[in-house]
Amino acid sequence: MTDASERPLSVGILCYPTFGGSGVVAVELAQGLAQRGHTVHLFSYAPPARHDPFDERVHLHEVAVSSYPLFRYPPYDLALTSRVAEVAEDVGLDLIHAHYAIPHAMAALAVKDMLRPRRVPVVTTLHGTDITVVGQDPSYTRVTRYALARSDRVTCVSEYLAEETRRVFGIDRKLDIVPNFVDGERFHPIRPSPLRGCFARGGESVLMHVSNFRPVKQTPLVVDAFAQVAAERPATLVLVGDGPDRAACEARVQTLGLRSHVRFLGAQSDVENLLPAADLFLLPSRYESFGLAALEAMACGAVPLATKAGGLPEVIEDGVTGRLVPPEDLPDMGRYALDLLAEPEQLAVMAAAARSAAVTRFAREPVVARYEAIYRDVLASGSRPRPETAD
Ligand code: GMT
Repeated sequence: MTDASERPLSVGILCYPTFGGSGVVAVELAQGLAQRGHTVHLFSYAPPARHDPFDERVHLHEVAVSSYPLFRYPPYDLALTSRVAEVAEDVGLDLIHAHYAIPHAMAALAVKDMLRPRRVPVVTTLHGTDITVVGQDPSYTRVTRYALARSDRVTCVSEYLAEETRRVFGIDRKLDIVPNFVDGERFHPIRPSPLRGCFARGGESVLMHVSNFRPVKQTPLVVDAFAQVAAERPATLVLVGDGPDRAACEARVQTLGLRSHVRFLGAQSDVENLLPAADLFLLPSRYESFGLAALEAMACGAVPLATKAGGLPEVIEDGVTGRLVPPEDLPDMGRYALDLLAEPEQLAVMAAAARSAAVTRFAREPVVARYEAIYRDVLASGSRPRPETAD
């Protein structure tokens, strides 16, 4: 067998295609690995939001799930497993990297078993809700624990998530912390931002929020904070994304008489063009395992105002690269925003510090290299016994 310490690798990446951080990280990692000369096969049930269909170095395999009268719930997991196994055999995948424990890590582990005696290790990256929500649902606890135990390596996007994983599952296996990253060339300040002129024709302050409007994001609090701001100074709120709480936000905006000051843009794939238009980026989530949206805002020079919870303090340095609001103060988030907007020079210093931290502490290349090092280590350790895994 060829030594895997130098040669280009053939990597299978499994991810969700939705507008969520885990899919974004998986696709951008795929692109970064391809740029380093590796071949990447991406598996998902639809083209992921950030996948570039013209990028010939990342091969997308859309997994189709056929329906059959007997299937009340079409078995996507099995279709995925079958497709990954087929490609792994055809192209000789060296390893599989699953983003999100369920069902991706389980599918990857099944493929690993199917391909024996050839060894195709599985690296699993936990992103947050796969542990904090899904993994705690009794229906999924055991499979999540199994996936964590059997993966050759498990990585977490923050210290917070690693601690949560240990706490929730009572496991003591090694968990690598590999933070998320941002492409500082794609996400950067644009001064003057042409879109700012569209959002704030009269020179108003621009506040922005980007999410999938799931309850964990507490998006209605963004509207409340904005109402506090708009009561004291000219301002525009730009809400990007779509999801369960969007209707509640629209109703709140209507009730508060803010319709002409709030723009609902729906899901957008080019947030790098929108974020530079913002002065502040609001993220009042109940928690975030990391908060990739805040990191992307920072890279664009939009100062994040986020909850002091979960992994957000690992991304935002309170008072230096943004502000962290204690959960009990969230109803008064607008006051924090007003304080920041009242000092434009200090806000500019904070925006510059945010950009600088984003592109140094969370630069893309070192993180992609870190994943590559993990792959090579896992491949090299094939013959060594790994006491923490059951394999
Ligand atoms: O937050 C979401 O709704 C999406 C979710 C996902 O799995 O795609 O995001 C999680 O993973 C991101 C990438 O690692 C993190 O930046 C987010 O903080 C995390 N979301 C939560 O923990 C709520």
